[in-house]
Order: sequence, then structure tokens, then C-alpha cells
Amino acid sequence: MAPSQVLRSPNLMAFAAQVREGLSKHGQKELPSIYLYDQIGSALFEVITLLPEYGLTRADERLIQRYAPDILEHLSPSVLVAELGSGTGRKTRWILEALAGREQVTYFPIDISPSALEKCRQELSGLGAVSIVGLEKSYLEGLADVAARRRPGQTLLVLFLGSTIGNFERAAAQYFLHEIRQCLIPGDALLLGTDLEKSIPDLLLAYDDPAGVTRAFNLNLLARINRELGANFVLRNFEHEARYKKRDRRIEMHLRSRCRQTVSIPLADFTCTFQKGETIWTEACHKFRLDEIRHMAQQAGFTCKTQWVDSEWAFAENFCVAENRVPPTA
Ligand code: AVJ
Repeated sequence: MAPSQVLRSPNLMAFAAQVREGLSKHGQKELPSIYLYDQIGSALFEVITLLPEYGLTRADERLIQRYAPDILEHLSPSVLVAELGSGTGRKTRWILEALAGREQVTYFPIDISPSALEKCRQELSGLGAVSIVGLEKSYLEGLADVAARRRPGQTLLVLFLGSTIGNFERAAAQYFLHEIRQCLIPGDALLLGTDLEKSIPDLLLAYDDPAGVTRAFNLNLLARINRELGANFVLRNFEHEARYKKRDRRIEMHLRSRCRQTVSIPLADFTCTFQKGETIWTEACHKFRLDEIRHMAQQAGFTCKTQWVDSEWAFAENFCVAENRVPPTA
């Protein structure tokens, strides 16, 4: 085996394979949104959460802060907390602090990014009664791991915050909730954060802010492909675009080619041509209705006990409890 192949990590190979697959599509070219979140992308997203136009994350945190006591009331003692996507730990802190006031807690942040797990550990290290066990795995692998470690009598609380579920196609979101439920036992809980439908101009501003942070966040995906796969994307030749697709009730982020151009991506063994005006679809952010979320939860084997909605930004925190029966997948 050539030395360069020995040095290629499985993660990098998977990245290369998915870039190649997405950019060789004959219709709409696309790149998986998970790759927006390298160290630079995650830092840019952090800045997005501070923008006045992007109220989503602040609404999420306000709701968690305010309703943490109500959430705890529903959970019998000896709680294990698992979070899908470690985030920064900022929102989770409110729940862990409240729990730690009543018992010793174990917190499992699950993230494929080691740097995200490290940041999360730093942010939450001051909490005395909380032991943090980071799992560098995909969401469902991590959750299965947590389920295997639980002892009888422990209740599992799964956190899936920030409307990350909105990145899935609707059918895939439904399927994913069902997969989460399969890892749980009756009485376990899921706290699901979902961004709600709101005025289209407000949504477009949230995903195409005047300061250009979201633009930088989107373009960083091409810069990352340059850095990690040796590609030669010229970032100035692409334009950030946010669109609202009414039929799908989602924002889509695209990168639009300003001219006809060819880009080579050596570590993906691939050369790609873009027509002038052609786009790469980089992210979908679905928006939800309250009754739709209750229905999705039910179809997945949960009962949505409470939905808290923020008064400044239409966002819902959905508190769901695992039912005895799990419906078959549709
Ligand atoms: C982190 C997936 C919830 O969908 O609003 C923000 C990502 N993309 N601005 C979202 C995002 C552009 C964000 N999520």
C-alpha cells in the first residue's frame, strides 16, 4: 500500500466518497450538510446564533432555561442524559444543573467531531455532580451504546435540540424518530427542539444575514474541500443563496456558480464542471407545525406530553415520552 493511502483516515475517505457522489449527480448537485461543521464551520455557526436575524438558538435556550424544572418533574430519579450532537453545552447546562441539584447524573454527548466533544467538555466541566462521557460516534450508534450501558431502574432522557431534525427530509425525520424510539424503553423521554413555520421574509433574512456570516458558513464547505481534499474551488466564483421552498416548507441553502467553470478534487479522484447559474444544494432546514410534530412523535411510539413555544421566535420544545407500543414503520 502506498504511504499516502496508509495515512488516509476512514473519515477522510468517507468525506471524499460523499463529495464525489454528491457532485456527480446529473440533476441537482449536492453536498451533505453534516460537512458544514468542521472547526471553522462550527465557529461560524456559533456567530450565526448571535445574529439578531437568527433567533432559533436563543429561543431554544430560553425555553430550556425556563422549563427545565417542568422537564425534571416528568422524570423519575436516576436519569441518564444522552444528547445527539454535543453543541456547545450552553443549552444543556440548564438541564444538567437542575438535575445535578437532585442527583448524580451521567451525561453522554454524542458527536462524530472530537473537537465538538472537547469543547462541550470544557464548557460543562464546572458542574460538580455531572460525569461527562463523550461518545465519538454517529447519533444512533452512540444512542445504542448508551442504551447498552444503562442499569435497571435508570431513565434515559434523549436531547435532540436546535431543530437539527429539520435537516432531514420529512420522511427520513419520521424514520429517525422511530430509530431513536427503538433504543429506548417505555417511560424514557425525548426532548425535541423544532423550528416552526414563520414569515418567509424573516426566514430568508435568518439564512442570508446582512453581515454575511451565513454566506461565509456556506462557502466554508468549499474551502474545506480545498483544505482536506486538495481541491481548487475559487470561492469568489460561487454565491450564497437561501431559498424558501413553499411546498416542502423548508429553507434550502445553495452555492450558485457565477460562471462556467471546472474544479478538480484530487483526493476524490474527480473533476467537476459547473454551468453558469448552476447550484450545489448544501442544506435543508425544514420548518414544522405543532400538530405535525405531535403526529410524528406518535407514529414513532412517543406521546408528546407538552409543547412549549417561545413568544419571540416561533420555536417549540417538544417533550415526548416513550410509549409501551411502537407502531410499525410506515
Ligand atoms: C444547526 C441545523 C439547526 O437549520 O437553522 C443555520 C443550521 N444553517 N444557518 C438551521 C444553519 C444556516 C441550523 N441548524
